[in-house]
Amino acid sequence: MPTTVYRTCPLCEATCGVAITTDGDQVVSVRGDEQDPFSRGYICPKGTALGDLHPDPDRLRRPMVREGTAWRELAWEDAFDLVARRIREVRAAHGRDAVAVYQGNPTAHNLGLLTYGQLFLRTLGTKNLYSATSVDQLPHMLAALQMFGDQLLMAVPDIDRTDLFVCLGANPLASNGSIMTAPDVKRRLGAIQERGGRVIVVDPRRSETAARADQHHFLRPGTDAILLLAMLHHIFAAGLDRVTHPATGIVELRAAAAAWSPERAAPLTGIAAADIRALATALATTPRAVLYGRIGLCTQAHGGLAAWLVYAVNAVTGHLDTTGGLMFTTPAIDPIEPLGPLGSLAALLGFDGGFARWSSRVSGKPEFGGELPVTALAEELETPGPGQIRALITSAGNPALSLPGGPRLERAFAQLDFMVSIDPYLNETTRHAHVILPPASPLERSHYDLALNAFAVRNVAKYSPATFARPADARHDWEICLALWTRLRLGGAGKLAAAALGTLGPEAIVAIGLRLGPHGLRRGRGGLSLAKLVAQPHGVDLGPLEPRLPGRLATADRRVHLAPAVYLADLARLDATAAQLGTVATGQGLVLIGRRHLRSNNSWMHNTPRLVKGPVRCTMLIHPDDAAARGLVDGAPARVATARGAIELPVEISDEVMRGVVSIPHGWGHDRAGTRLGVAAAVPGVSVNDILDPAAIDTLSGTTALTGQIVEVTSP
Ligand SMILES: Nc1nc2c(c(=O)[nH]1)N[C@H]1C(S)=C(S)[C@@H](COP(=O)(O)OP(=O)(O)OC[C@H]3O[C@@H](n4cnc5c(=O)[nH]c(N)nc54)[C@H](O)[C@@H]3O)O[C@H]1N2
Ligand SMILES: Nc1nc2c(c(=O)[nH]1)N[C@H]1C(S)=C(S)[C@@H](COP(=O)(O)OP(=O)(O)OC[C@H]3O[C@@H](n4cnc5c(=O)[nH]c(N)nc54)[C@H](O)[C@@H]3O)O[C@H]1N2
Ligand code: SF4
Ligand SMILES: [Mo]
Repeated sequence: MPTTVYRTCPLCEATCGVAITTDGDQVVSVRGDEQDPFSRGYICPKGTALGDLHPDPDRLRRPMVREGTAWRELAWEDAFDLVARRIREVRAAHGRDAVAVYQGNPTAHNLGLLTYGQLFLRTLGTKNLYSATSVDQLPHMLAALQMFGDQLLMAVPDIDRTDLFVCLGANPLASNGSIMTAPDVKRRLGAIQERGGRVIVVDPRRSETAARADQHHFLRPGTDAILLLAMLHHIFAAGLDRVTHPATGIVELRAAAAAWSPERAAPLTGIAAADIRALATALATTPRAVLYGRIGLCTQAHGGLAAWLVYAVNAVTGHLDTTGGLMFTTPAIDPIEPLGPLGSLAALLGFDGGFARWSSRVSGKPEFGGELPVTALAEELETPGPGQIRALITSAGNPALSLPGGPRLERAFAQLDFMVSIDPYLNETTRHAHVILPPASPLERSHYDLALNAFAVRNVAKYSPATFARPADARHDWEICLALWTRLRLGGAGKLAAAALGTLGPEAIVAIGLRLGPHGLRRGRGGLSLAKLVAQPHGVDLGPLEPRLPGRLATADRRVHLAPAVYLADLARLDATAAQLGTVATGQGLVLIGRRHLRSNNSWMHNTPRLVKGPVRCTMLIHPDDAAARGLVDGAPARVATARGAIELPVEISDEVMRGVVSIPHGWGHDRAGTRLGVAAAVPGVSVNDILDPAAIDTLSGTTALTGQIVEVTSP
């Protein structure tokens, strides 16, 4: 008998409600849940493919140990014992910092990894803690820390109530939104236009989002900070500034912007001075307006400055913490509000806010939130001496494809004394592991979105029990992490403690978090609890975002810091870039940017026939003039080279990218030997990170500059 259950899709930040119909142990279909109050029936192709991950024959079900190039299955307890022993040995011989950790993106979508996973991985006491954060949202977190006092206080656009949405470096129509949990974002953007508002996109490519916008400006990659300073320049010069919250640094911000007239910015950014003024004026004079910036704006050489300026422009135009502007959420489980005497959930799990309190051993890169930037990983693996990495734990990450300099990292992985990967696939990264510990499938685990509810455009809450019971011989991510944590912490007593703690599970944390959270006990009898959520399978809507300032601020003086010193000190570097940009002769090289596609999910969902069918997606987009100048033919291969090597991939000629810019997606390159990815290996594509320079970083924040690197493009 087919039955239908209602769950949250854990594959991206949109948190769509899905209706999963099963028959016995088979998935019959995955559709959008029309009754989910937040996503209202929307689902993307990846959501449909959720049902394909579960039966995927390549998905590992049992621990695997590698002997040379051969893999053998191992019993769970033996695998845990082996991993704990090897980690202990490396620590005993070389110290705690010799064991490194890399956590990847699916961590954010996994209740078990966000709770027990953090407990295990963040409390190993190693300085060599890495994650995808430093190829992603780190600049936003740094700005939240510097300006609002806590790295998790990233403000989100109140997209459902705004009349002007200015979008820099994001393509929500492909990505489904990021640090803006907004399922069915296409409809939400369309609704802005339907109520007479406007959507303006600033992007080096006429992206899917730009194509539906009211206005699109091509911007030279990497110049967002210059554009934003010029907008501020005009806002102050025209007397349009309106700071509505207690703030410090207005004078310094004005002084910083004074050097960046729209006339100076125009030739650098490629946007006319009149257009910069018009954009700034529109933002400042539209009562309900918001400026939103995301990954294209922050993973670049000046991403730190740009992320700061996004918040600053909103604050200076009266759009911070106001309806239709950039707002703070009131999540049902609040990661940063103290849970009584326990402290905050984030702190309990080892999240440690701070910046540049120490730096990396080899090249002195700054720590952020207890982590080092991934651009330090290769050198920390390769450089001998005390503190050199000798063992690596990867969890839900695929650095071989997702980090610039992937091949160099892979060479270093192959030299490790020990490597263990908590991952369901034998892929480009995990093929180097000595042991792989595969978690149960996403349909076998429960879900509450601890992370993304805190960045949602409405306050919502939903609990999803597991769709299928996990088989007796499978383990959840959290069970794997708990087993290792207790063995490493408690030695012989560890197995008993793991068994005892194992009866609680992440549900206990959700239950406590909900009761002590802002919608729980303090709302009286009607307050939220886990039992209430269980009884509401489609989720509950807790209302629109509410003004939270100044109470929500975590700065010591309870003010918004508009001009933190770290940013002012970095402005000289922007001057230097501007001087250089002025002198680059056109035709020397092309500027590389990335691209996401609705049917991809970084590097790991290409093993699903449903998602990889159709036209080849790993292509290079190039402007017709640039293609003609190089004799490139649509559909034929191009050779794209840097000092680190070359890749060849099909050309797609289109004026949707600006002149001088090429766009290549990441997450491909599935033809490495020794993986077990039958479907992906047949449509491998190439990995753009093979040729990107890991040394290209935003030196302020340590974030990798994925966008804006120069490549040579030729006909092979
Ligand atoms: N050139 C370029 N590079 C980029 C980017 C770019 O735009 N351009 N984007 C960057 C960004 S934003 C990010 S977030 C990173 C992503 O970088 P990563 O997080 O390193 O890579 P993913 O491709 O997300 O790989 C996820 C891994 O987790 C495994 N996995 C999936 N689900 C689970 C689970 O439930 N539990 C466990 N334990 N494992 C699981 C998958 O098998 C896969 O191995 O890539 C970055 N790299
Ligand atoms: N389908 C799908 N969805 C995803 C993912 C995926 O791989 N596939 N990945 C998920 C992850 S990990 C993340 S972090 C989010 C990211 O979500 P988004 O931030 O929306 O990411 P993108 O879709 O890559 O959009 C980035 C845009 O920035 C533009 N850009 C590049 N360089 C510059 C620049 O210098 N300045 C400006 N202004 N724009 C620039 C690019 O052309 C692109 O249109 O998406 C998530 N959602
Ligand atoms: S948009 Fe994201 S959350 Fe929604 S169905 Fe697609 S992958 Fe899942
Ligand atoms: Mo990301």
